[in-house]
Amino acid sequence: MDKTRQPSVLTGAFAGLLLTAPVVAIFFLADQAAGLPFVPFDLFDFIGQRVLPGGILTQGIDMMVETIIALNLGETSSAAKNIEQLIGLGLFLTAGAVCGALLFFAVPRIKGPVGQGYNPGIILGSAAGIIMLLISLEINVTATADPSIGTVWIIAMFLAWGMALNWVYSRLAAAPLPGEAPPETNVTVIDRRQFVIRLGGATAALTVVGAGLGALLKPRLEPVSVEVAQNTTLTNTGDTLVPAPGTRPEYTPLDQHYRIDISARPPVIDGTAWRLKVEGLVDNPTEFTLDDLRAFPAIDQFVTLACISNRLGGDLTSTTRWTGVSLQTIMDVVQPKANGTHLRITSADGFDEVLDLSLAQEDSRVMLAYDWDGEPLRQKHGFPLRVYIPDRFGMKQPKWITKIEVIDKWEEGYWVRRGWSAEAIMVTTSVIDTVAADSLIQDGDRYLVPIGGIAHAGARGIQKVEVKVDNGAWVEAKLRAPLSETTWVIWRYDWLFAPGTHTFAVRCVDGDGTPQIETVRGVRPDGATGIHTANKNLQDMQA
Ligand SMILES: Nc1nc2c(c(=O)[nH]1)N[C@H]1C(S)=C(S)[C@@H](COP(=O)(O)O)O[C@H]1N2
Ligand SMILES: [Mo]
Repeated sequence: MDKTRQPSVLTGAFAGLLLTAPVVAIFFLADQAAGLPFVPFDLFDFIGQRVLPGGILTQGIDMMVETIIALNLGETSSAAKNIEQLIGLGLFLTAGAVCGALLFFAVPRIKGPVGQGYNPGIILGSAAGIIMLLISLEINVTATADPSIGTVWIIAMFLAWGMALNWVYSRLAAAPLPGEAPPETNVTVIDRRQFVIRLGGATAALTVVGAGLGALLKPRLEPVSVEVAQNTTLTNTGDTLVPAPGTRPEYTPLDQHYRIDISARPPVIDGTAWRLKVEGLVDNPTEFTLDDLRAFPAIDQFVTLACISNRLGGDLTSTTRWTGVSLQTIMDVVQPKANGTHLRITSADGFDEVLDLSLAQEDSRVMLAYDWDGEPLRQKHGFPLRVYIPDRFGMKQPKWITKIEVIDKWEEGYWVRRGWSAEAIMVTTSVIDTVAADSLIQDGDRYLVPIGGIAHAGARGIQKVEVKVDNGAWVEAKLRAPLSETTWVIWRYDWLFAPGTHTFAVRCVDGDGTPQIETVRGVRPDGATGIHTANKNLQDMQA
């Protein structure tokens, strides 16, 4: 055959892209309608969790967070999740384009066995299908459909995709070039350009319909979160210190709680079928249902959680009320053997962490939490069960836990293996949330500017917060009583107004009397340190 008649590799990439888009849409529809695996995110999660080295992953996340801050894309953790999902889709479409290019490259060069049966699209489709199936079986945590149905589904989808690609190739190879006289025949023949336009139209329509139907079904699986009235009475309502206007809420509304986890979408767990296995070096290995855990005496704690990758002054920290059962209680049931030293905690998404057994036995605050703000944990925050360990960053506190094993040595957990802190002790930090220039307070003939924010030092408490304006002296701020000994503290300082541009700085001392580290240090590996500052231009009162 004449070589110039062969559709080019570039055309192949384009055809791959066109045909992969409806595949994404149909996978999405099946995921929403029937709980089948959404393989585009599986590919993304696989690369992030199994392929990329921790350092590169962290740099990627860092770049993403910088972009979010620079472009002002809103609350960091939800913006990051959206960007991750977009990257996941982009990656899958790119892979589709590469496959298309490969097929169009290979077909004219590889001679198949003589006869009718040879279809390179079937070879490509089954190869892609098998690879994606293995990846999905390994990594997917959101599918609820039976895995055997998922298997047939994935293979069938990729086979259809490969055959469609092959069909497009043969149509293009056979179609007359634009302007070329069609072969003499009485069927209407369309040229290549017309064919590509029709193909584009058909795939676009399929994509829009699939994605649209999927989006309509969405609320069924992920209930739209209604802002429920908070179910919690705060413990410090007697405190008369009013936070400076613009200070973040002392108690974070659930919808605003930051959220960080390793997968493009959080695991879907059926609470009635779920069990917590506690086993390993114990005398009495036990499987607990959610009801079993709820039947134990409940403990209730106000907790400020923070991510170790929260930057100085960042928004990856929130406060709510956690309810659950003390891990002590569970250890009393299972009876660790004398040689047990650590607990390995495993999660449904493949996350894991290791905790000193002695900590779980000595500190009754270490708990398995099933409620937040008096409601069952939301799916993205770890339904049905997560761990709380005071004084540690979020990376030590697995969500969606399924198993606790008593073991006889320390091991690295998920993020520790990727270069993050082994202990992840919460860093002492203080933040300026507001310099409330539009809420001046008149005091005789003077004006005061309310300045405020938070200070937090894990479970160590906050003894003192100080504010400095420009090159002035450090002056002590007022503290509100915290919600608990492990939550952040709201501070406030009313500063004597002076017009002009000023730099405000804050620092604190923890409950043990240790001042916060003033040296600037980035988030990796131990959490960010440094003095948080804010610049503000204050107009002259007379103006
Ligand atoms: N199973 C599981 N648990 C996890 C994570 C995860 O990715 N998977 N992320 C951890 C990290 S890094 C943080 S900061 C906290 C965040 O909890 P949140 O999303 O409920 O705020 O969860 C921790 N527990
Ligand atoms: Mo985190």
